[in-house]
Amino acid sequence: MPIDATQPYDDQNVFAKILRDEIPSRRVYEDDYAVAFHDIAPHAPVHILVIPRGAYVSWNDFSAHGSEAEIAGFVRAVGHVAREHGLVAPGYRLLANVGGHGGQEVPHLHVHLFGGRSLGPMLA
Ligand code: IU
Repeated sequence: MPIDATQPYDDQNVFAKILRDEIPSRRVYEDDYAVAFHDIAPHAPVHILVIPRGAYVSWNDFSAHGSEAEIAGFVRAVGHVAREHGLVAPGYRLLANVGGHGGQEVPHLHVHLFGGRSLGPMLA
């Protein structure tokens, strides 16, 4: 069920629990600003979610209220994970679903990183 991206941050959401290590995830990267882990239901040979450590529901509040350091750190983390997975030369896809029309289901900002095969035309 897609979320309302204008809702206040819920610190009991599943990615908040992953950040706090209250539930397990297959982490591939972490630093001061971001954590990356394998999606539990992958849609490509590489399907990694990258999330900021900060409490942001979606791209809306992160872009509006994230600090310069958080935004830069998050963007750099996404690029780092792509490089570390050998995706620079073959290419990859980044996707951030936002709110109801975007089909966002987990109310903590996440960027999907897809790769490992030709992904075809952009998703509708
Ligand atoms: P969305 O952008 O909010 O629609 O995507 C949420 C993703 O989170 C989706 O691809 C799920 O498979 C994934 N996910 C996960 O990796 N671990 C979880 O515990 C849950 C969802 I719940």
